[in-house]
Amino acid sequence: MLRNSRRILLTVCSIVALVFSSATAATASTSAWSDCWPSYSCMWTGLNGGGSLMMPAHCGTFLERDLPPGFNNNIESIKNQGGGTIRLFDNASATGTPLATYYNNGVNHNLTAAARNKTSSLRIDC
Ligand SMILES: [Ca+2]
Repeated sequence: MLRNSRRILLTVCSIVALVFSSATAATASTSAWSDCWPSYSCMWTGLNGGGSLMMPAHCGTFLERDLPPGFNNNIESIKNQGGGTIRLFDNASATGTPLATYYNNGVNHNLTAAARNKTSSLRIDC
């Protein structure tokens, strides 16, 4: 059962990753903290690793236009185990003061109420 679920997730991620040819992220719906792949950073549209999951495939700057559909102003939880430092921004250009910063420690975080559902761009510094 778990093996089948994982295979489905992998398939969904592969398809979506192809759609986002800029290699922004693999995405999947109905997820959990444990769906975050080792060595990836993960962001979810719901609290506690719920909703849709985005896993950026590389370090760098992700502007509003690079986010998968449904993620603009809609990130609520995050887990950083991708090797870099993640900075979330309210604006579309990933500049200025971040809403929040998350270090590479694999900790499950719900965004604070002040930062929740505001991210329009992000930067992963490696
Ligand atoms: Ca915003």
